[in-house]
Amino acid sequence: MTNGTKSALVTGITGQDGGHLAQLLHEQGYTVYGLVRGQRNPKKAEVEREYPYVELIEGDLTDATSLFRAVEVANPSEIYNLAAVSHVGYSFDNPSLTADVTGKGVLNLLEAVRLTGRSESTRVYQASTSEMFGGLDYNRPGRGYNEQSLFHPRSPYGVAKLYGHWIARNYRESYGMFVSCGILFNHEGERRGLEFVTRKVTNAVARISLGKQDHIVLGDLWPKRDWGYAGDYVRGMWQMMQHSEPDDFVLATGQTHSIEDFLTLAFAEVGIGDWRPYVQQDPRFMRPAEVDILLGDPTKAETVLGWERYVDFPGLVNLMVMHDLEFERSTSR
Ligand code: NAP
Ligand code: F7E
Repeated sequence: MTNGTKSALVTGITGQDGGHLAQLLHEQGYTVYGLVRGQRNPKKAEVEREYPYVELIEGDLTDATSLFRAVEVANPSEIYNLAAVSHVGYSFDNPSLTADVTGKGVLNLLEAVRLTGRSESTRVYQASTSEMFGGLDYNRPGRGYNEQSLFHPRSPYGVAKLYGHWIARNYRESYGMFVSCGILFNHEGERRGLEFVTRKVTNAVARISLGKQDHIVLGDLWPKRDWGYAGDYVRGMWQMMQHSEPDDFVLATGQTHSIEDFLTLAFAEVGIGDWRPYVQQDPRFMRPAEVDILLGDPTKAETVLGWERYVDFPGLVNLMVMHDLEFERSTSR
């Protein structure tokens, strides 16, 4: 902690949620430290430009000593562990790396907190995921998945996250550490990586409407996701860290939509009524095992934390397309 103000260490600072969270924590008066990896990470300059108040510390979730050092330097009252190999498709091609980063990386971080003597003074947020549920028929409750639902992950990513989830719970139970897990359903926005389907679509829609591109190539279009806005979800993470007890919370909208639904709304934003002529499909973007449908029940977070959402599904599509239109108009590529 610095001069009585709270300080936070955010892993995954260069990612979508890292940016939203850095902004929120800064607005709340925190000293914000961000873990950034690699000798020449191209996203480092982006963070320095967009969030100049973030103090960057070099480190990697697979390098335990770097995490010890980061925890010593930041001496944080709160740690948000957002770093991960987070792309489900990529995790099928790189399952071992995914296990090391997304799974064992959580253990490395928890050990850094415990072995530097901060078990009582540092609260930890673990970024768990709806991918742990798997979307299978037998495991799909009527009102959506909640904190009591069974886990059945369907990808190396989901399996690695489940290890991270349980080791986080184990440190809570074994050492009395304040470790909370947010089981977050898909959340998107203007900072979403272009490798995820929503941003891939909104960016292509913007480019197609400006004549820079003539079609988009996607995988399966029938899967359904419970899509919310990332800005709303990072506020939920912070609320979990302010709660009196460590616990697990689902953050979701309680509504689910297919990729076809997303395409319909996104193309309509630029006045295109029928998206089919602009969309091709390629098995390259299909997964060995798919999560058919995800629907979450955020009742606990709403009632216990008072968590609220301000952006609905049409609002999300609108803000992403508008952002990408503005961006694509400003560049010649
Ligand atoms: P993201 O944009 O993909 O960001 C992932 C971050 O992890 C990046 O900053 C990346 O840094 C970092 N990272 C990757 N490997 C690392 C390593 N070995 N050491 C240190 N950092 C590493 O992910 P996001 O959408 O912001 O999601 C944040 C977290 O929530 C992730 O853990 C994700 O799995 C989880 N989650 C996301 C969603 C969602 O819908 N967005 C839902 C549920 C859970 P580089 O820039 O160096 O690659
Ligand atoms: O895929 C289908 C794909 O990669 C969504 C991560 O943040 O949320 C995210 O995981 C759906 C899947 O997100 C393409 O098969 C079709 O059914 O945008 P996505 P995801 O797999 O749901 C969870 C909660 C996380 O925790 C993850 O970290 O869209 N799909 N065509 C495609 N997906 C991609 N990426 N690209 C396509 O061309």
